[in-house]
Amino acid sequence: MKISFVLLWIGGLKLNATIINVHGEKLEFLIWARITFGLNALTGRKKSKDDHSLMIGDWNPKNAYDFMNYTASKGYKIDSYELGNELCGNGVAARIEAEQYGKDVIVLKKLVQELYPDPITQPKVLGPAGFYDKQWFDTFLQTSGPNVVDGLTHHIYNLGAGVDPTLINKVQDPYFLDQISQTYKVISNSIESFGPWAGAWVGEAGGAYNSGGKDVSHTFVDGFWYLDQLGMTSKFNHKVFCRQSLIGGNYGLLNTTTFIPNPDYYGALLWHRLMGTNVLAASHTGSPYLRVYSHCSKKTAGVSVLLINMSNSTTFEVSVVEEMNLYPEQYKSMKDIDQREEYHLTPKDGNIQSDVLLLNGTPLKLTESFDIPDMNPQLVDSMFPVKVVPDSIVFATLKGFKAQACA
Ligand SMILES: *[C@@H]1O[C@H](CO)[C@@H](O)[C@H](O)[C@H]1NC(C)=O
Ligand SMILES: *[C@@H]1O[C@H](CO)[C@@H](O)[C@H](O)[C@H]1NC(C)=O
Ligand SMILES: *[C@@H]1O[C@H](CO)[C@@H](O)[C@H](O)[C@H]1NC(C)=O
Ligand SMILES: CC(=O)N[C@H]1CO[C@H](CO)[C@@H](O)[C@@H]1O
Repeated sequence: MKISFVLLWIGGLKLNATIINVHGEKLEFLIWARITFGLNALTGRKKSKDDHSLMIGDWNPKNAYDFMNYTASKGYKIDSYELGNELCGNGVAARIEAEQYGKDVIVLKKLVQELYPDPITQPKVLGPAGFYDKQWFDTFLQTSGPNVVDGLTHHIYNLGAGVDPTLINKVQDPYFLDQISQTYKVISNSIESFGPWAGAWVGEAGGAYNSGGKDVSHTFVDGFWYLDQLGMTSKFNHKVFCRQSLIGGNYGLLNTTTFIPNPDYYGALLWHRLMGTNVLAASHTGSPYLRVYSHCSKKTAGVSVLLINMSNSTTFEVSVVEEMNLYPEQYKSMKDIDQREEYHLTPKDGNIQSDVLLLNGTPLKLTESFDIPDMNPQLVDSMFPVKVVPDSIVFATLKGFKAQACA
């Protein structure tokens, strides 16, 4: 057994992570994580004389080249390289014109292709890693051209400032949460028109900015925002959603001091285990405080549904039917198959600002060896509707549900 210390930057926090490698000499920390490196896109540029936030001139890729060459020569598996951070549109501290950025990302793509000639292991190229601006993004895609940008990354902080005392209301307000869907829709349409080779990625999203909200972003109630976002972005054809952050700030998936998973960690894990990549159109006719999403199941036949009840007073009873297949005979035979697997998530003591999540009524706690506990479903007879109590989130897998799109 070999114990090594590695320095990891996670969510802006520097940590001493202990990696124990039981298999031999080589440190294999890249195996359990997908690594994206953000590259400095300001090297070589200078400030414009007329506009001090605008950076002009070509990107100098020398430093990035040396770094990528080193990484490639070590054989490290890198998922992607992203050019710059928050320099698009009006920028945050500085900005670059879309035409210039488009030219620079072509340079990056060429270097990546040269250093990683095998298309199977070739890292993806991402950009521009900033807030969406339709004209800027469209021009960027058109200037960079076919098969250069693999992931069009944009950042989302739709809940506003972390210190906002109304943050807790926003995460439970379906009308508020719906507003951002327009952005996802426009991005998805722009990609279809100007860059069908690229995937839409949320490259960074923490909900509320400036480290998230104290007593909100690391608690149960944040799942109303987070899981809803995963559902919504999937519907608008997004491929990746990067959560700010794994550790750090108020919005860490892991507690900053104890590293114990916060409720959103478990929510993400269930999403990952149950929701497949084929997204179904799901709708219902009830209250807007009930949110529904459905995908083909990830590992089994049938479909998985996510039901989010943001109401603190109403229990919803949900029957799942296929819109295209309402003939009673078929419906009946479909319902006869199997029991349904249900995962009910509620907060400890009914306190939506709790850090402790209950799965089917039992608190999720790390095991004695600090592993993630088993997360077993409750089996329910498919004859009965799914009961979604107030302030709860339910994942359900319906193995016997034969959606044509999942065949
Ligand atoms: C790239 O890396 C290899 C292996 O470390 C090294 O021999 C070579 O000089 C590097 N190329 C450049 C241009 O730095
Ligand atoms: C981390 O856990 C401690 C102890 O349970 C708690 O007081 C604190 O609020 C948590 N912080 C975050 C950011 O999760
Ligand atoms: C339920 O939500 C409403 C509206 O946000 C709020 O006024 C009320 O106090 C809440 N009730 C409980 C029991 O939390
Ligand atoms: C129809 C319904 O369930 N309404 C409730 C939705 O949730 C809000 C906030 O918890 C309540 O105020 C409504 O009464």
